[in-house]
Amino acid sequence: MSGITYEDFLDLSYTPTETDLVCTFRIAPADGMSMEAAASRVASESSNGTWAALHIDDTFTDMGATTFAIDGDTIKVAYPAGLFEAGNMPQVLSCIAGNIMGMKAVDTIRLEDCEWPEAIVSGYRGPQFGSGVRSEIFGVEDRPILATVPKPKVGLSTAKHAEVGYEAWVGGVDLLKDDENLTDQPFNPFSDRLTESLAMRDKAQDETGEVKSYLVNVTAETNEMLERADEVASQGNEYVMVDVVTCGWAAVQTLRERCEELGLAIHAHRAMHAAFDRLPDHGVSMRVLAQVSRLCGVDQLHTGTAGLGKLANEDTVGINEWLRSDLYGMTDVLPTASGGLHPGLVPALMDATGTNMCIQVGGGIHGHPEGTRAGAAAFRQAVDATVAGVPMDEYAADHAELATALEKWGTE
Ligand code: CAP
Ligand code: MG
Repeated sequence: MSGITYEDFLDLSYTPTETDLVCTFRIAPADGMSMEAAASRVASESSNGTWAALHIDDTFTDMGATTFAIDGDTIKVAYPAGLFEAGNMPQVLSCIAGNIMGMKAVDTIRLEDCEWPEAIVSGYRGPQFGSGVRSEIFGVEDRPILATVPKPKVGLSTAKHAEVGYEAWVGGVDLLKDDENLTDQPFNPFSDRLTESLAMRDKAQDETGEVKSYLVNVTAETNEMLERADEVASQGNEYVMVDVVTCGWAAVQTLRERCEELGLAIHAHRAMHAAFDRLPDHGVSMRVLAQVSRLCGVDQLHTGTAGLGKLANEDTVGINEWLRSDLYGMTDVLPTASGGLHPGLVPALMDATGTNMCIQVGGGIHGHPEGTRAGAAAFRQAVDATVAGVPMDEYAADHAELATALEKWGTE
């Protein structure tokens, strides 16, 4: 008989193998608990251990994780790849971000980062298009693609929504985007909105000679969501939008599979992410949520505004770098900056994030004193000026819409 005790899960001399999943946690041990004791409990409870030492024979496969490094409040845990079912993201998260989040052995615990081995990555589809959407859909090489959400977020009629979309497309944005809480409500039903918006899209394309598209929100119960994706493809749109955290990773994986058949790109909104990542000492970092999103296969993902705008951000630049980094040949993800942006913030934003981006501006377009079309034009002018390396005020001298936006919101 051999025992499985907490001590079995701590080995500071262990070197991870190339198939191990390595997770970095920051933990605060509970009162009276040493760092070592808490760290071994993290590895235990998230792999094959429990609170009691076991007395069993050795006829089981050892799926134990190992805490192999402790540095201040930071610990590293190596998980054997065999612990994880191939391609099952909920199962992975039930291990590495599951019971341990509520363990009494720690006052707080935050999953900061994962180093994903090829053995696990290869089980996931990853993105279909990634940042390739810029050139493949829009034929754009040198600038970010630009999106807008009509405001108010909800309550516009279908006709008004489509009209706002038309004004924004003609003004200069590439993408109309639904807001996260707009799905299929009676004031603006999904099917009608899709049809009417795409009719306006076609008109805007004809008038501008540019490709335009629609990030239409299909978020719903999974089967319903798949039906909506089918409808989107049958109407000739290029994208669906999904709220990945609220609808869940299993649903995202299912949608990704359907989108492969349909040839649709996936725009990922992340409402509720802050419930996991906002507290600096507890939860799951946005960096890890972004990694999970890439494995599950979204093409575009909201990652914040590098500290600009209206919302709290976690390391936008570092997350974007990870989304663009090599991952055993898996397609990258196009980061999307959104939240309280306006034309005057574009130079600082692009300085931080570069051009391989999607930028979304809602209030900063529709709040323009001359309306949506002028607001979209101001946004596009701000981007064009930045790409050309021309200072905002200089460009604004002969671009009236930008001048008005700068007058209203400034450059901060
Ligand atoms: C932006 C937005 C997005 C947020 C989400 C909103 O609108 O549509 O939902 O950007 O945050 O409703 O706030 P504005 P994040 O452009 O009017 O701010 O991108 O950080 O996930
Ligand atoms: Mg929104």
